[in-house]
Amino acid sequence: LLQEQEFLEALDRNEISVAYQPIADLMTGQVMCVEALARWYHPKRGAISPAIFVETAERGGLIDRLGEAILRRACKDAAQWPDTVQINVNLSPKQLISGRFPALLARVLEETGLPPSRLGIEITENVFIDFADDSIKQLRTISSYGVKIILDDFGTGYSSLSYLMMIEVDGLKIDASFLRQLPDRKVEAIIRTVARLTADLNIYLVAEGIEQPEHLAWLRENGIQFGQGFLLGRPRADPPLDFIDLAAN
Ligand code: G
Ligand code: G
Ligand code: MN
Ligand code: NA
Repeated sequence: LLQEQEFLEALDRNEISVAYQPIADLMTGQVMCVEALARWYHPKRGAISPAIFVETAERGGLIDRLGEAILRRACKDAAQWPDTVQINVNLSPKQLISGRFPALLARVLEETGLPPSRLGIEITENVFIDFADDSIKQLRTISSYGVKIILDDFGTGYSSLSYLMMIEVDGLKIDASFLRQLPDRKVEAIIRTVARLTADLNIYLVAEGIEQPEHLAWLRENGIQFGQGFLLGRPRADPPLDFIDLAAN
């Protein structure tokens, strides 16, 4: 079990870094966005997954500090990139619910000079299970800055569609678990239906977890515009910022 103290020391020693994974147009290969993913390289234990240390940070009341470090790093880096590339940062429900995130966001945007329209905040549907009213209020404030809201892991959590009417959502990321089940008649129907929903709502759809060339081909044949996954690019410190060669697949 990770100790909160150990995590605090890691923050102080700058052992927490950020890796970037491209999200690309599946027709042209153009990189439209990169997702910022927190990384911890522990000097003795090696790589520790954010799935573990985000929870440690939350338990130890350090989620604001972790969130701030990642947000600042990501916005600073993205401010140096071509303005065709957006940056998405993950936000845990606890961070949103704390109520302190909008002020932190405003401060980091000002300090880094990143135009708000180039930043997206990825949240999972589960933020709407508890404290729904608070979450909606915070998300509306974030939207009012011009920052984009993206629903992550769509279709696996609390998939009430009603919040699509309550907040301005800019994009959906359909969870990797769907793609992984291809080929399958039901899964194909679900992905096509979500694609139709996003097109009619005039928001974008990202297919997550593209690993197989057959899955990429299916997505392209079915007109799914954007995708992310190890086949297109793994998270790394220096991601591609122009085009990914999809013909290579
Ligand atoms: O990058 P990886 O697949 O190891 O991430 C595992 C989980 O940790 C994913 O659910 C991802 O969304 C989450 N995660 C990665 N970086 C961050 C971050 O900066 N903040 C939060 N809250 N979660 C993150
Ligand atoms: O929960 P979220 O969707 O933010 O999770 C992002 C995590 O998924 C990242 O930590 C990233 O490392 C991981 N990931 C991204 N693409 C792929 C992929 O193609 N396959 C697998 N197994 N994991 C992926
Ligand atoms: Mn995410
Ligand atoms: Na994701």
